Amino acid sequence: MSEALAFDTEPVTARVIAVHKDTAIVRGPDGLDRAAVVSGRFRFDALASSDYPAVGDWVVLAPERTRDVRDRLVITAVLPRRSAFVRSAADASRRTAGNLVDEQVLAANVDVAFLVAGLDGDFNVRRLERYLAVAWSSGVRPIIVLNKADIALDLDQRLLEVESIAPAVPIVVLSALTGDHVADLSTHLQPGQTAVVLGSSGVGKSTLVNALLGEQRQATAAVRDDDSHGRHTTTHRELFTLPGGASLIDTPGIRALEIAGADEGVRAAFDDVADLALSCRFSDCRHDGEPGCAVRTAIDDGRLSLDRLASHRKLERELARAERKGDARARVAEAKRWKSIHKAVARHMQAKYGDAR
Ligand SMILES: Nc1nc2c(ncn2[C@@H]2O[C@H](COP(=O)(O)OP(=O)(O)OP(=O)(O)O)[C@@H](O)[C@H]2O)c(=O)[nH]1
Ligand SMILES: [Mg+2]
Ligand SMILES: [Zn+2]
Repeated sequence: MSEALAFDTEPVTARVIAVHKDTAIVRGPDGLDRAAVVSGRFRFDALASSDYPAVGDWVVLAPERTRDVRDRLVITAVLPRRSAFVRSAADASRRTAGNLVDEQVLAANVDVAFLVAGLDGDFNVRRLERYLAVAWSSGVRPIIVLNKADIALDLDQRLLEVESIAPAVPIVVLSALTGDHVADLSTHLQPGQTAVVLGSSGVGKSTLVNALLGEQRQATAAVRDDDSHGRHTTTHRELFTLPGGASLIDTPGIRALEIAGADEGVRAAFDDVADLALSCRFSDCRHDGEPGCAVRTAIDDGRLSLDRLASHRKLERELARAERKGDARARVAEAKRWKSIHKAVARHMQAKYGDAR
């Protein structure tokens, strides 16, 4: 990391490649990486945690004179995001101080999401459905990456399963470890574009990042023998520049991907179910044994799996629950806000007129 401030007068734009607590590591136009913090003004103006710089953000960087001996670099603005992979609610509780909304931007300005699943003992299509829903609602193009082809169990069966939950999504089967078919990803990631690699721990995200970089930059670790679960080896998100000029963001394995707020995405991820439901006799059909139910007919013919219908319902219920919770939270925040306004007004009146009002 360079100590010198190469750009001491003009503010420049830089890209956030990592965030550690309050410090962002930014890559400037000179290709050098430097540490920066948000300016006091920025902090004052921020309304939500998602306003703060996230990996992949383009930011305005300016030198700031402090009373200390050393000047520092501050981020004065985050440029509007073209897209953002956002995780909401429960486990995004990093910055919930005050009334900041607890929504976490996993990666910003991302064109493509590589949704990685391992073809070993940890394979799970229901998990992929979740990732797809979040990708669709984030405005990020999903690509399903089925990794560990070299040790795949029931490859044909699993491919069919994945195709059935994501009819329009490209699927790439590869081995990050042997390098087999890794090059196929380049057709989905053009120079200048940014991809984020997502998936649960142990699916081989960092191994894939290393394969695409052509060098061992990220640590990897063997999965557990009994269930093929990973060991949460990667602990922070980081952006890497690939030899071809594209960028790739490695992320820690996500334990449970919340879909709160991803209503649009869930709709998109299950558009096959919605299409079928259009042909049900009743427009409010619950596909629960009503006559003329096209969804049940599709299940009977094997065009739709019962598990997929169940999964759709589960995600819809989750969305509804999150919405109720969000409403309650918003009410509490609003009540708090008014309480502090009333207090401030009371203080002001007291100061101005004393008790003799
Ligand atoms: N056989 C085989 N093993 C692989 C492949 N890709 C990754 N692995 C192994 O899977 C284990 C986990 O890989 P990582 O790259 O650390 O997984 P990760 O997704 O980054 O995991 P977290 O950082 O914990 O989220 C390592 O032992 C890798 O060598 C593959 O294509 N084939
Ligand atoms: Mg990793
Ligand atoms: Zn129906």
